[in-house]
Amino acid sequence: MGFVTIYFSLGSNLGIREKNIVTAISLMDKAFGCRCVTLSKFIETKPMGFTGGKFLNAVALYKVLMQEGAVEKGALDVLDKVKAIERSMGRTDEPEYDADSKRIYHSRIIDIDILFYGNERIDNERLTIPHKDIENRPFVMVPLKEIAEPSLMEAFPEYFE
Ligand code: PH2
Ligand code: MG
Ligand code: MG
Repeated sequence: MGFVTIYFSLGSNLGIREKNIVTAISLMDKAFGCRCVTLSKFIETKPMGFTGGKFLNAVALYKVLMQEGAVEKGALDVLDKVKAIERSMGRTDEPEYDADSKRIYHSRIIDIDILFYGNERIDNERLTIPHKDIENRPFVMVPLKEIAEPSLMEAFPEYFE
């Protein structure tokens, strides 16, 4: 077993947004069996890529004890856990795509995305890490830069120059 440093993006633009993010963090603590190491400030952002209410966004850093090796399986286990938390909080929408296979977004109670999983690069049909397109998403990069550890910036300098 070894600790894997995982960065998550959290966003909510429905209901009591701050409470939703706080609830998600406490459910993640429970699911991963450890407390969040660092939680960024919550920032209010306009929805990017669709119309809807304003978001609160944040980034959270966890160090989760994982089985060594079996990287993709570990990351998919983490994905299953955050998806289960989204559903347990009442999120029901399924991923939807337009005719050009571009993602169609909807307002949501909570969205929890894995940004980085250790220093790994993962690309399978369920999961791409680092998360796609984050360098163009200030609602991710602003809170990420607030809490990123030097080791992340060393492993992925292209996101931090
Ligand atoms: N999430 C998206 C698409 N657009 N815009 C903001 N401001 N915040 C988000 O969390 C967000 C978004 C896809 O998950
Ligand atoms: Mg998202
Ligand atoms: Mg998501």
